[in-house]
Amino acid sequence: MATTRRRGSAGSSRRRRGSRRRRSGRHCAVWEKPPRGDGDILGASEDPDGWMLTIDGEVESPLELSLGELKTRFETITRQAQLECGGNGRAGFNPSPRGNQWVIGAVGNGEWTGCRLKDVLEAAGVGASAVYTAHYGADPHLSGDPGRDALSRGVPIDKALEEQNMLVWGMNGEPLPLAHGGPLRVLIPGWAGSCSQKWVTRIWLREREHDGQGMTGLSYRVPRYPVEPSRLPQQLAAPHRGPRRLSRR
Ligand SMILES: Nc1nc2c(c(=O)[nH]1)N[C@H]1C(S)=C(S)[C@@H](COP(=O)(O)O)O[C@H]1N2
Ligand SMILES: [Mo]
Repeated sequence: MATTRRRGSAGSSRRRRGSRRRRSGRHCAVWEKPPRGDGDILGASEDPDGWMLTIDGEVESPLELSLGELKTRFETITRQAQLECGGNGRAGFNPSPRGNQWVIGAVGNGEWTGCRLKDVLEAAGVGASAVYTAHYGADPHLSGDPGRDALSRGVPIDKALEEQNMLVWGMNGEPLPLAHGGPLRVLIPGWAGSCSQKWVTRIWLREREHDGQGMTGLSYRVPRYPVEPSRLPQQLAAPHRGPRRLSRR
């Protein structure tokens, strides 16, 4: 329980599959060491409390909060939660899917410290027109190409407002490490790890389902019934809602 570090991780498969990795990209930012200089994620190490988060879109009053303000304005809580990449175990698939070839190591348990996401969204005033969240982080696309959008996922608004979701600045009793999204990340326990935006800078409330990177096409969708590998027509796929179904919409 002491760590969220992965076993059977990217390092060895990366060496084995050098060229393949470039073609497929990695959808899980899980690094022993971030792939770019720490300084590239602006402000991450020098002034963590000055890290800024914007809450905007379908809200009554947009907020610009520093991490320092988050720590003082909202109740601080500490919770244990598991975080699992949606691609955990994908190395076992045949044919092989895109992405980091995880075996069974893309899951971990951490003790997270931060505040409730709900408290912060409610401080901005969730508009009646808000349907979905859209999460943005400070990282560039994994390819490093500034012309491509980095991962940006979101969750339905009623999911976002559940009590257990957090804005996290601490892990296992220490400041949230850069590799895990420090100084500030989202945590949506129970849903695919990709919903838990690292280095979060903006949460945009939208009046429609978010269509950011990783939200469209077949990404994070599961077949409604068993189908032959590689033969998944779009209409057979439903959004993956996590272990429980949404009840209120
Ligand atoms: N900004 C940002 N947040 C991100 C990602 C990313 O690429 N960029 N990857 C997501 C995915 S796919 C996963 S599985 C988790 C992994 O979190 P961890 O590195 O703390 O284990 O972070 C999520 N948050
Ligand atoms: Mo992931």
